[in-house]
Amino acid sequence: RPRVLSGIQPTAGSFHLGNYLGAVRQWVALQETHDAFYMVVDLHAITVPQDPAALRANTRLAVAQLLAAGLDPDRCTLFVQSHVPEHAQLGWVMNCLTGFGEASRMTQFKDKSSKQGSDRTTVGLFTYPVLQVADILLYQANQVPVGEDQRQHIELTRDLAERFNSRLGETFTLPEPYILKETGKIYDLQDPSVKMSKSASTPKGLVNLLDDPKVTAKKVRSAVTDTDTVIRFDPVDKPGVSNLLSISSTLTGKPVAELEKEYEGKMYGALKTDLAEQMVEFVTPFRSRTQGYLDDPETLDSILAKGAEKARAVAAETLAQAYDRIGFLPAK
Ligand code: AQP
Repeated sequence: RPRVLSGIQPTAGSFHLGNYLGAVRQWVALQETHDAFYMVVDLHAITVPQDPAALRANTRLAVAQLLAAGLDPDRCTLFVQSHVPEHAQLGWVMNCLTGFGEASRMTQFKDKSSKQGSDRTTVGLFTYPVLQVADILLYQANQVPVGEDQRQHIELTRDLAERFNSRLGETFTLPEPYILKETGKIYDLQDPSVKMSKSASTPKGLVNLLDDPKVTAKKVRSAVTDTDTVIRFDPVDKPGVSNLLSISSTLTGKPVAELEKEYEGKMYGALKTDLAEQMVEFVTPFRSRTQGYLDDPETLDSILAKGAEKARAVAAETLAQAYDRIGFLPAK
């Protein structure tokens, strides 16, 4: 079976609709066909300040949401990044292989650091993509299911894997991004020119899966569209309507073309009302399943302990091979 690896940050509490449609939904599907490794990336979370108690609670909450979304610990390896020390270890190796200019070209870092200001931007945020490289290479992943915003980081991963392999001998698998065209980028409901994001979206533009379903329905009904009236998929001229069509298509399983036909001659309100209902139908059981997992911390812990053990077995083998190629003296 080909292998997939991906991760999600435990920072925001609730996952948002972009996280789910862009990434987590694919994780659930891929566990059926791939050897799948999925993790909650707490090392990445501390690139910005975290309250310790909140970080701990949010890490559990992230695991509960992944299970609620459909990850099955019998079908995939689910773990917390800091439970596998090889991530930080290979991360250092990859830092030493990355050019400063190369890291400086990462657009996500440029965006985030320009918003934070240089005094509040950590070196960890700067090298975050390099740690992500290590995350992926440790598992020799063939594919990485992520949203469009991560494409550049997968390219960096391929570059560094190639560099290591050509300098020191064939060691790492070169991964491919696994990004779906329809849902690779879900847009802010209030500003469909930017991606939905926990740090940049306004509260009204961001759909949190754990919000009260009534709040979610209201956000969908007040989504920004355009002054035209035709319901047509056209991301350039009608980004708001197109975003709603993409979301609805994924939630209902109906192709966008079929939805366009269904809404022929109808007003935007009809699409929004239907989508609000589809969202409520989706988030209501998601919320209660998440709560169910949170209420059973022993089960969560045992899932994570097994996951870490399985992940470490793979990660330790890759790291040992990399250390050997580098020329580190073996510890006796
Ligand atoms: N709007 C989105 N559309 C599609 N995919 C998205 N992802 C995030 N936003 C969208 C994908 O979700 C996965 C987990 O991402 P993360 O843990 O990096 O989450 P994040 O970066 O914290 O999410 P945000 O909202 O994008 O955070 P900020 O605002 O801090 O940058 C990834 O696969 C990501 O591509």
